[in-house]
Amino acid sequence: MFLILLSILTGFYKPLLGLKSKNLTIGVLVPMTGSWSGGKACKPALEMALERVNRDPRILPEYHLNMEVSDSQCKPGVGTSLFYDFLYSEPPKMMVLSGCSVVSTFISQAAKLWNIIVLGYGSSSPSLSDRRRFPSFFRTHPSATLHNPARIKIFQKFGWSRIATIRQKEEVFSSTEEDLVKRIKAAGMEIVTRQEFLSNPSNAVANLKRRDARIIVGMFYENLARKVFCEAYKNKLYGKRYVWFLVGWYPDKWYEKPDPEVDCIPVQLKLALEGHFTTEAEIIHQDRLARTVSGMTSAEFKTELDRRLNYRTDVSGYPEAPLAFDAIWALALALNKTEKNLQNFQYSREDISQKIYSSMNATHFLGVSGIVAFSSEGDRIAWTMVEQMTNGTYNTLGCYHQMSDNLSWLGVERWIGGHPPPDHTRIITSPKVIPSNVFLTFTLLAGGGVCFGIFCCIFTFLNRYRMCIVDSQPVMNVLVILGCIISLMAVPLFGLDQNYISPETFTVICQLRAWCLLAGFSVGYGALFSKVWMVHRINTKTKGKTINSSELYAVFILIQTINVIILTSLQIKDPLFRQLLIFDLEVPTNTDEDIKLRPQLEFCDAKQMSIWLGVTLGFNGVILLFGIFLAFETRSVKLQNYKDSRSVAIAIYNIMVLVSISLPLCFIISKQHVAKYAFVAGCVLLSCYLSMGFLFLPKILVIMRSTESARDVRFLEDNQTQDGEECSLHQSLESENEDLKISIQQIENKLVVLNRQLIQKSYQRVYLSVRQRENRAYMISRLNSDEDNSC
Ligand code: ABU
Repeated sequence: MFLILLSILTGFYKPLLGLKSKNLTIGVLVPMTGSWSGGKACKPALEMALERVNRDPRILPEYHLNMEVSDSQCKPGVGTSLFYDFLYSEPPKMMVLSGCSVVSTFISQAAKLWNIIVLGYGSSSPSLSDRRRFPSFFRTHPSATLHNPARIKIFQKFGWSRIATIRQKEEVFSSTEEDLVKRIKAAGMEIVTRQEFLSNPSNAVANLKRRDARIIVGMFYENLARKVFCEAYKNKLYGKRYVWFLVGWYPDKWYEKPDPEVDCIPVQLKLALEGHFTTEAEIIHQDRLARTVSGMTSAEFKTELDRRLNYRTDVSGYPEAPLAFDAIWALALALNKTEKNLQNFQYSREDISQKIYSSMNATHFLGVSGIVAFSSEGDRIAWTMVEQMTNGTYNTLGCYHQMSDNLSWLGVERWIGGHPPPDHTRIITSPKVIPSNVFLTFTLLAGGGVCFGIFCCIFTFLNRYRMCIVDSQPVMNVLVILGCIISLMAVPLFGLDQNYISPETFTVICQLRAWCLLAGFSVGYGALFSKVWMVHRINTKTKGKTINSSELYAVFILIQTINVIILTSLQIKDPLFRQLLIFDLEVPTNTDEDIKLRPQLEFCDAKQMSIWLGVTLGFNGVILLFGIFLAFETRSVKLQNYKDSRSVAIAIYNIMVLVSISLPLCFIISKQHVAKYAFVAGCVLLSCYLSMGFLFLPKILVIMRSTESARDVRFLEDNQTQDGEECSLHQSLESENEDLKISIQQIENKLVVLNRQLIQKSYQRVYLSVRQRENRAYMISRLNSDEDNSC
């Protein structure tokens, strides 16, 4: 009992009694300047740990642990040089502690050759996990790849699948990014762009903007982070549309650090950084009251560290200080396990090195940074903390444990726009449709036209015995109305779009449109054409020849037959179908949401639209032009049975004018759907209204007026009289009239000749009577003279 008590007391007081008399030395590289000057806070933590280890009688009871500290400046060259200084100066270093990844990477590759173990307290580079390259490297700092599963989990949580990365050109970041990209792809997400830069991030940030990156993972040291966010500020790559993910090891208020290389003020950086997320391994043990191997709680550690740092938390390396503290403890415990012959350590002693290595591998203790254990790759296994910067300070959002794939989320995140932003501009389909008021107006006008057509039909029927109806081919006039009604039905069909009908129905409507418009034109214009054709035929017939009135119907039927053949064959061979015209993206003006509109227009198309247009327009264009020619030729002809031929001609002129204006214009404004609809519907309405108006209004007026005065009314007595009979009667009267004219002319000529003869004869008679009188006078005078002589 006494012996046990003595041994305990001796153990406890050994250091006080100067019993830790043998010295062991470790080399420590601390980056006090450079891209990560974490030594500023880590060095006091290392010193704290060393003091405690040296004071602790249980740890290396015979040995006093010393450390040789050098500033690596976080530069590989400087770090390597200092490492060799350690190696070539006495005493031999039991281990080397290293901060920055860039330094650790260099020295750890050589360390194995010297049988020396390197322990990283501030090295996050994933490549350091490569046991073949770095066989004697351990670290208390978790690998940066630890962040990546947490990042993926957060992307999935908020439905982000388009991720962009931007990183500094350093192995520590490239290996982290490669791991992230692999995980992103494995999770079925998309990498929008991967940007890298050496020291000037302006182009890389501008590229992020150009590629419309929204969810951006940034990997760079603190000094370059200020530059990146200055560029982000300039490029407006911040705010409610963007979410940045950064590493979580920058100290508090890092963006306020004066930096002559950054031409942004802290307020601007703060604005650009607002709302960004960080991920970092849990670096301080969350149970603040739990006693760690050092005998300190994490809270006590923090208090002591703060005291040593004069209560400044914005010191580089402040978050990693617990790792530095635990690194000393990890090496002390490992050396403690290997206690034998440590003082004999030389770089040539592979056996001692191997023992230290095995002890390091078996490390497992509760440190101020949490459980310290090394995986087979020499990595720490830890929780990942997720934080967000709100109003310039970091707030914890949750933590993630990779092993259990468990994300504990507090749900206290803040979004500038009030909700998580989408990972890309949402493209909303915006169908280009005919406004309802326009559609309704034209449909009502078409309805009005149909009503007027029906009225004209009834009017024609009721007044079928009146001369002005009978004398104007009423059947053809009714066919004109029928054509107009069919054409007018196409007006609402042209306005039906995705507002009212499904895409499948649209295809049917396309075909109906074509049939309505062409059938309407064919029937309506066919009737007008037949009439003008007949007028021309009668007017130009050779004398003595009669024109059969059935020719009128033959012409009409021929036009219909040709059009039906054309339409049916096109319908069978190449039916019209629905096609979509996609326009350029538009920014909506009525919302500041991150959306863009993709206008799309439905239209009717055929596989060979040129054939459709060529055939239909070709034939109907020819009869339209021919109709114009005939109308012009017969402009002053008035025939008994075609009294309204002038109205027919005017209707044909109108149709011609409207068709020749509307057709090319429709092609020109084909993408302006409303204008095109208004134009097509307007032309159909105008041509129908005008054709019906010109044909029927004069008749209506005449009949109305004649009904009032009862003067012009001429009823046909025989309602059986046929149009054909009328026509032939008229023709025979005409030829009789011609013959009579000729007879009159002949008689007149005869009269002239007779008159002339008469005048000659009367002259002769006058001459003879004068001569007679003269002779008589002479005879009398002779007789008188003879009597005188005899007397
Ligand atoms: N947490 C600091 C990491 C620094 C580095 O890996 O270089």
